[in-house]
Amino acid sequence: MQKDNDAPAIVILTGAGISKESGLETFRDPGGIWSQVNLEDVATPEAFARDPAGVHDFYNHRRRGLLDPAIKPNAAHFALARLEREWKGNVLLVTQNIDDLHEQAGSTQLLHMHGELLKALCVNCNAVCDQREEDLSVEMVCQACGAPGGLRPQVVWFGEMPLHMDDIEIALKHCGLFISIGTSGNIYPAAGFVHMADMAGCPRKIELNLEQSEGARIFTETHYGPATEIVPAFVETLLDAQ
Ligand code: BJW
Repeated sequence: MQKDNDAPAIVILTGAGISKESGLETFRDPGGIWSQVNLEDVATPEAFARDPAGVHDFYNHRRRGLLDPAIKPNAAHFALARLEREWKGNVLLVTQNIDDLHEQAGSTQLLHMHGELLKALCVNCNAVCDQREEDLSVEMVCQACGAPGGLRPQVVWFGEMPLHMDDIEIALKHCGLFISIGTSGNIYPAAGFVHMADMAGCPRKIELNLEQSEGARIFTETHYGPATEIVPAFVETLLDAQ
């Protein structure tokens, strides 16, 4: 659909909380992923250099979990896809999540700033390939360059540069509405996006979350509750008012 450049552009940031009601765990909630494993053992380049098989095990387990047919997009994912289709202006969805539930729900203007679990990255040739069918292993051969031993999950670990930062910063500078959904606001640079939007003059900054995030004070409007309830309701109100 042709978009109206006079309508406010929307940037949406999502985090693990939006996928919680689809059956995927968050990181920092009680019982979340970082209470089960030590992040220094699985989510840093140093951990992968030290113990590649152990890091592969962690992500192979999560990849199999994501591919379980019971894991499906929920009402919040579908509401954001509807917002992209029906909002008169541009909508950019920036997700910290490595799952593919936004795509499955129909979102197309989507950037995965922390990478994608269903992809592998070859450190030898930088090719990014689909990784759905098989577990990753230390011995596996890259389909692009044929070299063994260079494949890793295409995810952004601590200390690594998140993806698409140039595009995200441009969108934040020009948005008229910033919406943060299901993120605790602990991890930078994503946690700083609301400040970037604010500094660029974005008048409306909205938090939709189960509870107040770290940076809640800077939002101009907040709604707290489960994403499957508050996101569809908010999208409905936004579309009715345009
Ligand atoms: C619901 C709900 C429901 C629940 N409905 N809501 C000081 C020292 C050392 C490092 C740093 C430092 N200061 C900053 C840094 C950098 C570091 C960082 O931020 N560290 C912090 C610990 C301080 N960041 C980095 O290293 C990043 N890279 C970087 O900064 O590069 C340099 C750079 C410089 C300048 C510009 C740009 C770059 C990389 C960070 C990579 C993060 N990677 C992970 C793992 C990805 C792969 C994987 O999944 O395994 O990404 S960590 C993990 O946290 C994952 C998530 O995407 C990310 C954010 O978590 P999220 O989504 O917020 O989840 P939770 O669990 O924290 O929160 C869930 C929320 O949902 C809660 O609020 C709930 O209430 C809510 N919720 N159920 C609605 N039903």
